[in-house]
Amino acid sequence: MQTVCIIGLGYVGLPLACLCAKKGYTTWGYDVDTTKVNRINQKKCPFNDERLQKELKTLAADSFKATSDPSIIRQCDTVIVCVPTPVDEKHMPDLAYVESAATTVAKHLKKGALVIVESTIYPGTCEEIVLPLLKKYWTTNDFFLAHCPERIDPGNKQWNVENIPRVVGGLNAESTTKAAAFYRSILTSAVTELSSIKAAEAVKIMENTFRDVNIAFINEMAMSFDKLNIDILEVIKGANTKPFAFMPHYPGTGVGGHCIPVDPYYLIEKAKHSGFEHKFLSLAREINNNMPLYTVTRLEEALAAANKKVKGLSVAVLGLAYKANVDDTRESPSYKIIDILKKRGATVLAYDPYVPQQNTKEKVNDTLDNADAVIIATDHKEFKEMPLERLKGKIVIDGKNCLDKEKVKKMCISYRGIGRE
Ligand code: SAJ
Repeated sequence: MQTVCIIGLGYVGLPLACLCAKKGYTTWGYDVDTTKVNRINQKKCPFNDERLQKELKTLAADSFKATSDPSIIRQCDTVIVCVPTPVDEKHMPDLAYVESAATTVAKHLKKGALVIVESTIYPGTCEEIVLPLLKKYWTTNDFFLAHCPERIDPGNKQWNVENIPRVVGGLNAESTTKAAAFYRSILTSAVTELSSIKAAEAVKIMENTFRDVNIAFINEMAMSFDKLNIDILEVIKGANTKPFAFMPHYPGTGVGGHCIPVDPYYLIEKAKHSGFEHKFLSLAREINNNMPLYTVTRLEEALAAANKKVKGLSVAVLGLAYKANVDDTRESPSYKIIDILKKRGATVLAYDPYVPQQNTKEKVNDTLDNADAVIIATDHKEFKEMPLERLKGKIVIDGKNCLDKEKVKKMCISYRGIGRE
């Protein structure tokens, strides 16, 4: 199994390709985006990831190459699909990338190859969508098929593609065994073999819906505690002294990223077709989707106390990325906050050090100098360490509860967080 092809060179596929090359596989990366392919072949990481940029630069020239020519798949013993699985504006799963990738793989597959899907999909996708596309050209004796859900956590300094434990499940026992052997050849972490491909698909969906409902839970507690004037961070800290059965999550402006706000809809939709309604998962999605509006409501509460309104106000929104210290803005709640502010007649000044091309003003100082109010929407290090003097005289909504509340209030700055005041 010496030659590998990774289909899709994004946040999931590119780190995996570099790892396979580092571990001695002749590795091809296939992507339909020729600009991305050219940049990668010039050893330039197409997105902001310092670790990956270093990896790309240190790879031996002949160990990894990117291409937009699908015929390369014919040379590969192992083909891994790492394409996006988004939802559309109605939160409906969009498997078009998976279907397109599976068709490309089927047309160019090498007989006897191992096909693995890493993209996050609902239970049943491999057998109901991918397999029929492969069987248009092959019989199930001609290839092996498995699912190994991706577990990349962008920006995480501790956990990376090489040391995160993985689970695999195959169409049949031999597919599971082959897929497990492949991952054991590149990972330093444990690889758990499951009884079926569907079980593997269900693992990722479960782990991410688990996170979404826990975030919704703490967001609801925060909204309740705002009415009770209880500081939720203090209560979480207290609850977390319990050495078992409590797992802290933190309230905020909502849930962004390419996983957590998306994956639950894949299960909700699939379950509907199998006759089950996920009321709890749907409610959690509703609560989290409402947090951008709640954040603006916190601003309106603060303004009301000062007999002011959002209309005509200049509001600085600090942070466009969906989480701290990354440049990824996918599904970021910040854009929903900006949209609501604009609809209410505010002038919005956006600033994110990781997304400079979208900044209203080049510098954070200029942004703040022109703002009556400030919403911290992403807890970037720069904002957490910002000199509080810059916020004097402004109304501050700390959407990520990332400032030192006592210090802010000592400076007579109007402050509200999410679940704290
Ligand atoms: N968020 C909260 N409160 C929390 C945790 C997160 O509001 O307590 C928000 C974040 O601000 C962000 C969104 O939720 O907008 C998602 O945050 P995340 O930390 O889950 O970040 P992701 O999307 O990068 O999630 C990845 C996922 N990894 C994979 O899908 C392979 C997820 O499964 C991991 O649990 C997560 O990293 C992690 O634990 O860091």
